[in-house]
Amino acid sequence: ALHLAQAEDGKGLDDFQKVYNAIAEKLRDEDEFDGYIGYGPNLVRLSWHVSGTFDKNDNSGGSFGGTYRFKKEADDPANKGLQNAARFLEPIAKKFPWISHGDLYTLAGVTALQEMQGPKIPWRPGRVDADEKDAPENGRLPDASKDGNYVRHYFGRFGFSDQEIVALLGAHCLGKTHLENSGYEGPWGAATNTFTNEFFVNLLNENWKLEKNDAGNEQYNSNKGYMMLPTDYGLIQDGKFKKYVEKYAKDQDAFFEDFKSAYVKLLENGIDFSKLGKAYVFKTLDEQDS
Ligand code: CCH
Repeated sequence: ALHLAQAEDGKGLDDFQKVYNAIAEKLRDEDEFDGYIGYGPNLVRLSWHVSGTFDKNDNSGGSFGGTYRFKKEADDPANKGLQNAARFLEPIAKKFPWISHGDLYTLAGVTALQEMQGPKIPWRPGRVDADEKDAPENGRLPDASKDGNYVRHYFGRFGFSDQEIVALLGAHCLGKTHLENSGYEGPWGAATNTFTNEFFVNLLNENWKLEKNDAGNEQYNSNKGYMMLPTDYGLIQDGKFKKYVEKYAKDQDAFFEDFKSAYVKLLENGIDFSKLGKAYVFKTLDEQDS
């Protein structure tokens, strides 16, 4: 059965906006992280990895239980590098002890995306901390060395369509790969902490060469210093994916709209929010300043 969302007692939009603001202000203060990329991309990746353990066949994993806080899940080799995001969130969790871990991890991703000029992401509270025994086993996150068909089957586990998969992967406009984390190295584009459709533009327009990196893994490199994972490149090797890559490269608004829906679905997989009211839409720090 689906997990029933239960909102934190007595908490409403204003309370969650305060958590949003605390995360957003810390993002501004600690902008020097990772060569001045800042923590935004790492927080987005955390929100996806805590959700990406979901399995629709038995409704296990996913963002609901906040089980990333247990060593078993945090130590999944696929989660290497996310200790940074976890450490970033520690003082926020202390300041707002009433928020569940699943809500905090997902709200952090929403905050980071909006502060990096991404679309407004409607977000709903109500995830409830689960026990360590409910933490999913390691190995549920995807393998970047594979091709487009692997990606299609991988995301089938969540019930995502080709269009939703392509939209989601546009998040790779953000941040970079780190040899010491994943065995891949380099950014996907120039604007590593602004949310744009650059991933799709670069995928179509750069001159990609398949090369072995210093960890011995093959990745696609361009002469501008950008990279693509084999799974990313799979999106232009497969015609059913490629038509969406072309669409989003031409139309950033369409990308923003489709990304928003797919990302909300990713964060809410396995949860029944029917007892709650409307989703919250948060103001960015900039909007509150003016
Ligand atoms: Fe991703 N991603 N991702 N990814 N990802 C990596 C980094 C980021 C895959 C592999 C990798 C999504 C889907 C996939 C981000 C968001 C999303 C890295 C480098 C690998 C490898 C990690 C490192 O070395 O630090 C694969 C494979 C898939 C699916 O096929 C989805 C979906 C999202 C979000 C919606 C973001 C953001 C980063 C940058 C993190 C950072 O620290 O800069």
